Amino acid sequence: MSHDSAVDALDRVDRLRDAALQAIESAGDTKELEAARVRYAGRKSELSRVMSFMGKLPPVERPRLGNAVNAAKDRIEGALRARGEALGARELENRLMAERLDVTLPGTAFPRGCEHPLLKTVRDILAIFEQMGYAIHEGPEVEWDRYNFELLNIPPDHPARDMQDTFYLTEDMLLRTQTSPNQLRVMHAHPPPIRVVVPGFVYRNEAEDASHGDQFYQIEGLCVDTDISLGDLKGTLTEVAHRFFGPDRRTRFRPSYFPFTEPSAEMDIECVVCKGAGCRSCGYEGWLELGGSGMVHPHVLVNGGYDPEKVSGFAFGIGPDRYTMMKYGITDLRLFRENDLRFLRQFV
Ligand code: 2U9
Repeated sequence: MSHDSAVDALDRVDRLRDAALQAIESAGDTKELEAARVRYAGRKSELSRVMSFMGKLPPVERPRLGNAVNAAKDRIEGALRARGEALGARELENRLMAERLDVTLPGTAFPRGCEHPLLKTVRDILAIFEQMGYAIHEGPEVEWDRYNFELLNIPPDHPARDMQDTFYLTEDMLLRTQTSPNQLRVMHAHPPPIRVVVPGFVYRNEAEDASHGDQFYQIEGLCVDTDISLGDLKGTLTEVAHRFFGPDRRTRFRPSYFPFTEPSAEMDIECVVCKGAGCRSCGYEGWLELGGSGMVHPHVLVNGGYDPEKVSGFAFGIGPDRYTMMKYGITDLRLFRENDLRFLRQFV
């Protein structure tokens, strides 16, 4: 190998170095940079091949070529590192911009509903009875006259029928005016003892006002066993009222009349607003009417298939509309049915 070959080799090294530096500088991303690295600084690169000339050079020329190649490699590697860092930083920046997740942005709000206040009362009352060992039973809203009236000791000519102006569908079929027919069904299906509450809508042909509607909710209940007394009735209903309204509210029982119970009683609770002193919301009575109750009439026990000589029982009717109004201080029943969100949102 001649001196010229050595000069050629050195020239090549310069050209390869310049080409490499040029390729590195113009690499637009890390992939292109990697291609430049393989081409100019890899094990099979031209620069590495120049080294294989070494053996063919006279020994005096070798160090010069070796030094030139090493210097070129150093420059190339330095340039690769610098460009690699610059491109890496740029790509990271781009990724961060593209994939940016701002966890402090407010999320998408989905409007959340809540229980209707009347439904909440129904559930609360039913839960109280369940805690006291009562089963819940539901039945049809379209009833036989026989179940709604006759078996409950209200024959066709009974004046109590006038008090419940009724929606008749046929001569003997109607929209139930009370849930009582279903207590009879429970009696027909189960021998005593029974403890059952029957919730549901009932219908009466009423002119609508702030405290009356033609459709309202009722929870009726029935407890029949041996030796059930008026004391059991009073204790049970007082306990329910205290659990629902709070233990400090006083209650009282007044004599009343229902065809299906004898004796019968109305239960009152101390007015929330005036605590018994008398105010506008209780009609200056100091008391609010909660519902009716009584010892099941022997005729009704017989109609249910029970023996009044062996068992006795008490029954009651609760109007959850009234309970809700009294608990939350609502003065107009119609609010329950108007779906006015300004009213309903107060119960969220
Ligand atoms: C059977 C035997 C007896 C159910 C009863 C009441 C008294 C009562 C009212 C409360 C407010 C109706 O919703 S309201 O207007 N109900 O006062 N209900 S005793 O007596 C029964 C039921 C079924 C077999």
